[in-house]
Amino acid sequence: MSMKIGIVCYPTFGGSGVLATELGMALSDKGYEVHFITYEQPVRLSQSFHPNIYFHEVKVPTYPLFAFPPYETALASAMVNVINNNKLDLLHLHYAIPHASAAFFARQILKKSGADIPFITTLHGTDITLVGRDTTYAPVVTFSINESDAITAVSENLREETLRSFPIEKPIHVIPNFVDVKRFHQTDKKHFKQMLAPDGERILVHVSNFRPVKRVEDVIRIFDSVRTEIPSKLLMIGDGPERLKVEEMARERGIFDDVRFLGKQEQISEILSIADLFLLPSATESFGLSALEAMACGVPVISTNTGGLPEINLNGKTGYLSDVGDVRSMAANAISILKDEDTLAHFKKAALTQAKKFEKQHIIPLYEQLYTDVVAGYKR
Ligand code: GMT
Repeated sequence: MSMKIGIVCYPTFGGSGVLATELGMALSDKGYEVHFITYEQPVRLSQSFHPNIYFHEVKVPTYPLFAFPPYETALASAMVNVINNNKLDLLHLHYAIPHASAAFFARQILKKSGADIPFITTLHGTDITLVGRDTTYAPVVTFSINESDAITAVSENLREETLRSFPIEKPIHVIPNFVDVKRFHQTDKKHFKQMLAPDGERILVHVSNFRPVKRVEDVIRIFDSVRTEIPSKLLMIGDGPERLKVEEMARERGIFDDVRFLGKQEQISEILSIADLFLLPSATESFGLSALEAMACGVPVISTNTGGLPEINLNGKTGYLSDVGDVRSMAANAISILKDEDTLAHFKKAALTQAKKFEKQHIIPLYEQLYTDVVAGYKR
């Protein structure tokens, strides 16, 4: 059954917004009508036109009284309007805060006119592991997750973590993140490689939103050790609060010429096509979508062993996992992968094989089945 789905997400480069956008695009390719409701056009949506996709911008007018413009109120109102005007069948919320509570509010309003619809909440990570469990938010987060008609988590670890941290009264379905291997695959970009690493240096890549949880300083430390043994370059992709600090750190260490801070980039797969190794030393990572996208481009991963990362990165096969902060081990592992062509080729192949297990055509049907079950079981 083809449905009309409302997708609510953050429109940014962050993984939850990326995943939600990729899901919307995949659903539209399968004939679903998809309505994105968020405050800006989602980044990945701007890259191509999809006739079945609609974008509804949530506007939050300012007012002298508002020290904090009430986004949640504007979002709930937008949900009501979009659901009414487009006769949606279902809302799918990505990242609980504040999307799940706004959806609950919208549904209460819609119930008055008999036009309410079910909503599904997908938990992505820090909505549970960092922000959500903060007492400032926890009562609302717990309530609105429990009011969801279905709950999904992007990894087994996140499911367990959620059950440990919140009194959840419903099953949590694990639907792992996915990758579109038609877009994320290695392409011939030798000319880029030649420009960035003219003497055949290895290329290491880090992609993130440079928040403290990503431990970008560890990326610099790891690279600093690796380059003493193996001629290499580091590409830092993304932007965020830690960027200036690590740029300064690279300067202080005298390695700035070997590190390029490229900022936010949309064509990540082109950059990953020339990469030899992906670094993800996060303090916590419920899944690590950026690592999966790297693996789909045949790039092995050096990561921490936190959260859901061991479900994606297989120690000694697709890369290595170390304790959070164990820079020495991460650097040693990186060197062991990069030291000779055969070892590197072996890890690259295994990374690609593993990524294929998370291809979108394996995962999208899980969401479709859930949508069908939730809509069929929903009592107005
Ligand atoms: O939870 C966050 O930090 C935000 C979120 C995002 O929007 O970037 O990232 C999370 O969701 C991604 C998509 O499911 C996961 O791949 C990331 O591992 C997860 N981030 C963390 O757990 C830190």
